Amino acid sequence: MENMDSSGKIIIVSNAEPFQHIYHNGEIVQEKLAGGLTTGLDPLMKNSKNLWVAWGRGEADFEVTNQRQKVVVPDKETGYTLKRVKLSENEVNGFYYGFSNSSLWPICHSFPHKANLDKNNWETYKKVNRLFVESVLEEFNSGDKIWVQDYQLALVPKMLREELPNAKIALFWHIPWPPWETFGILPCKEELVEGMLGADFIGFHTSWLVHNFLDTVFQLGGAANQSENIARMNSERAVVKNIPLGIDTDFFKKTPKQEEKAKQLKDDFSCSNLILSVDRLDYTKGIDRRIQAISTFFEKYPQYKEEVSFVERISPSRSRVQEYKNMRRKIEQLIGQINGELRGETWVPIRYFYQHLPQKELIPYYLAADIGLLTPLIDGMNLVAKEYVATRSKGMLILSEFAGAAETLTEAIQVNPYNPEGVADALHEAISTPEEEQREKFVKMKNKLNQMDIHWWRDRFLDEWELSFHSR
Ligand code: GDG
Repeated sequence: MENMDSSGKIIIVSNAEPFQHIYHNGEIVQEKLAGGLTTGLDPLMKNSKNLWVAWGRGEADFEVTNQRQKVVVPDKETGYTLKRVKLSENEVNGFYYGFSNSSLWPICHSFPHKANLDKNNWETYKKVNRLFVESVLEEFNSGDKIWVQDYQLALVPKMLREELPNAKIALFWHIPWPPWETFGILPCKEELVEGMLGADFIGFHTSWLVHNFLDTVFQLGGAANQSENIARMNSERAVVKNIPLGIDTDFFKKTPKQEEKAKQLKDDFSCSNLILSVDRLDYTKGIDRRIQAISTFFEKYPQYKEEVSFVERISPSRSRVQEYKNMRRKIEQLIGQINGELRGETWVPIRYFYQHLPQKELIPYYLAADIGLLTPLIDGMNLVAKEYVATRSKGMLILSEFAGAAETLTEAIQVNPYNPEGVADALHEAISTPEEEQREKFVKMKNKLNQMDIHWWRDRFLDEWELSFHSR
């Protein structure tokens, strides 16, 4: 990762760490962690003097760190330094499971009725944000830039600004920003937004999220200039822009081995059309509604029975939370019901996997799938949609109009994920699309993915950040 100038390093600060250390057969092993944010940023850190500060949640994480909680990952040759923040169980409950995932996550994804507004969680969130700040301050040298990531660390920019008035501080927000009447429900709304505005520059994935954020600042009594993308509140001021996160398209170039595995998958699933969905288990991903849409599809278009199969790959997430356990049960019941009612001697309508796969191993699934079906109810971006397109030269992408990726991938068939009839019709349309048209759409989408890839995103972010600092 390049620095903005030769004088300093970049310090990335995020809740999730890119690598964890765990015990395996009595030995300590390093494991790469997947997730939108870490898979996006990790390639940018390779071979650099930059530093990544994150919560160390692996059981052996602090066995391998030095006295300042630092370790080089993934290895000495290609590595960079990861500095881990240690959290107690109480802190994890109040900060991570509590305020971040039970308050901010539902509010930002426009599920206000799911939000827990417990004041204690907010207090712990503030305390833990402070711990991240202290960890950064231990490593900060004049000239360094600090790039904070995501909703778990909203207060870090202002806390840092108070200590380092002249530092360059930026924030990228990976999840949606809701309309004011939803965000306004949070009792700590003003403190949270002011915390973010300690940054010189704030990035979101799409233009509509920038619009929502600037409107929030205005509603809170601040000044928001939608045409100049500037937000001010009390003494804070930030430039706010949309810079959609891209992917490492080279990583998704297929190999002969992956193609072979894809062929084998297609044979195993014995169907003429394979339709793939890949999601982290979360209510925002619209998994249960999608499964209902699959049932509608077979009712409305019975000619596809025995011909079309769906592969649902769900990766476990927040599995300690009761709501996520219930969601899993509901999804499995629905799939069981549909398979029980429709399956033939060898044909199975829905192939279901509840397991995490290393990112490389998703590629054969992308290659095997004639159609990618990504229908989150709302999503900051949805990298899986981009990855599906990047691996292939033809196929069809059916994408929720409420995923950030829809702003870029306009050639996808865009659907309302709440409308099962619409999703069923989109599936019929996708299956019926001639190959030539599929290829044309893929050329256009792949051009955009190559042009706006992960390297573009980093450079664009750093350039805009630099400009925002000069205009202060
Ligand atoms: C959040 C926002 C935003 C690897 N194995 C599996 C798996 N992976 C990788 C995928 C992809 C990433 O994880 C998942 O990224 P998404 O963007 O689809 O979703 P979130 O995890 O919800 O990410 C999202 C993102 O941050 C980045 O800003 O796009 O809106 O919610 O790279 O290759 N993913 C799954 N199963 C695996 O086995 N689902």
